[in-house]
Amino acid sequence: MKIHDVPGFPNPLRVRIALAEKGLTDQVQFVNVDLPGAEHKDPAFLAKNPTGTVPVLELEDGLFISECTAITEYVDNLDGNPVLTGKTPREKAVIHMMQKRAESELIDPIGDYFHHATPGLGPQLQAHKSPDWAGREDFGRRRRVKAEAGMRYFDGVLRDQPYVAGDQFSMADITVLEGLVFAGYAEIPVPGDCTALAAWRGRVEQRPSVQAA
Ligand SMILES: N[C@@H](CCC(=O)N[C@@H](CS)C(=O)NCC(=O)O)C(=O)O
Repeated sequence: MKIHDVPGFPNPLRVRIALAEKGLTDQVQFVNVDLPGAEHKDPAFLAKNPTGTVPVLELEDGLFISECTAITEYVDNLDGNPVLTGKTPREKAVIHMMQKRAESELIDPIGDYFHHATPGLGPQLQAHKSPDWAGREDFGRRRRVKAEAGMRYFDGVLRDQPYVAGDQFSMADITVLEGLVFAGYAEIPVPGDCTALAAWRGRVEQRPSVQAA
């Protein structure tokens, strides 16, 4: 297996944590993509992933799989013991729901803020991410407000249960964690009263998979 990504970036980290949780990191060859240089917007990369984002998993038979959720499902099921994405229909549905919320309430609005209301990843990539249009900074700032509401939502969830989708660590925790990592890049602080979210983050950051990634 190959993973095309950029070490340290939020979405690549999701997959690197999943690989480490499954003990598969050693079986992967990582291929670095020049993101600030917009290599992922070149035709050669778009042929691998038409959305022009990393990470991308490349299988031995030449199939390319993008989207962190799809890649995580693939690696989680290789050993027939899907601990990150759920074993029963109920577990699968709850994990799917919560991880989707982590994308729509955290990662997506943080990305919109970062790419529209800040210099983002620099001028070369900015041309692809947010060409000049009236009101884009205002849009970005509104999305930041949504991201802050998302942090409060997950703080509420974690007041009642140890992990984002219930009693077990799952793909949903990985997505929320990487949302907070992305918020750090974008300089959106976690509100000080989100104490349950902060305590949960302290715990999951101690996991060997997170430390390794
Ligand atoms: N929904 C995608 C998001 C991937 C994504 O946005 N990755 C970022 C890196 S953290 C990226 O490639 N950004 C560059 C861009 O959007 O131009 C996934 O789950 O893989």
